[in-house]
Amino acid sequence: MMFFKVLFLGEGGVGKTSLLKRYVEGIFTEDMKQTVGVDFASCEVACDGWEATLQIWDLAGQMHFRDLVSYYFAGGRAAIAVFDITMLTTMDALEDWISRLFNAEGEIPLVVVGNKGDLRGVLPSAHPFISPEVGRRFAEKYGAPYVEASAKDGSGVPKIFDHITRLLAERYPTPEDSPPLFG
Ligand code: G3D
Ligand code: MG
Repeated sequence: MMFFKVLFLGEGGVGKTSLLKRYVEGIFTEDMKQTVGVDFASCEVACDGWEATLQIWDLAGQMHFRDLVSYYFAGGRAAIAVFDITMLTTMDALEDWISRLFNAEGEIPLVVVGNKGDLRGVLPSAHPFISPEVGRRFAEKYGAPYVEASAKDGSGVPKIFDHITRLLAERYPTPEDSPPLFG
């Protein structure tokens, strides 16, 4: 069985922990506590007969000390880069996260996620939302697929992990192509 470390990236508050919980537990907790340090969850994925275990890492938004970030990034084989579609600053900040990741680990497969899609119907329409078109163009800069999602209503969440699985299956088709766990 192949094993891959997958990283969540993005500013505090964009919904990384909620997306992870929604995916692995199928739940959404309104009062989820902010992650302290690093958490992870493991899951089995499959795609056209290809199977792997993903170990998905989630970090605290305030974790920005250089040494901790390089520990967090080390051996990451794919990343889920998340912004909040209701907050433009979270998309700008993601640029920084991605370039630090690519500097440390090379251009690993990436999926860009615009989270909180459910708020389109809730906040006033005058609110400066990040449109799917702008999200897609942002993701294209990295050759990455873009998914608008909601940890709250669950929309788009399976798609994020389908993309991650497919990208890993393309890069590591057989166990012989499987990378060492770390390094
Ligand atoms: P983080 O792990 O990226 O820091 P969290 O983000 O998962 O802790 O989520 C931060 C806040 O955003 C939480 O609210 C959470 O409930 C909310 N949230 C996460 N995903 C969604 C979503 O898809 N839609 C909506 N409407 N809210 C979401 P609180 O109030 O606990 O700070
Ligand atoms: Mg968190």
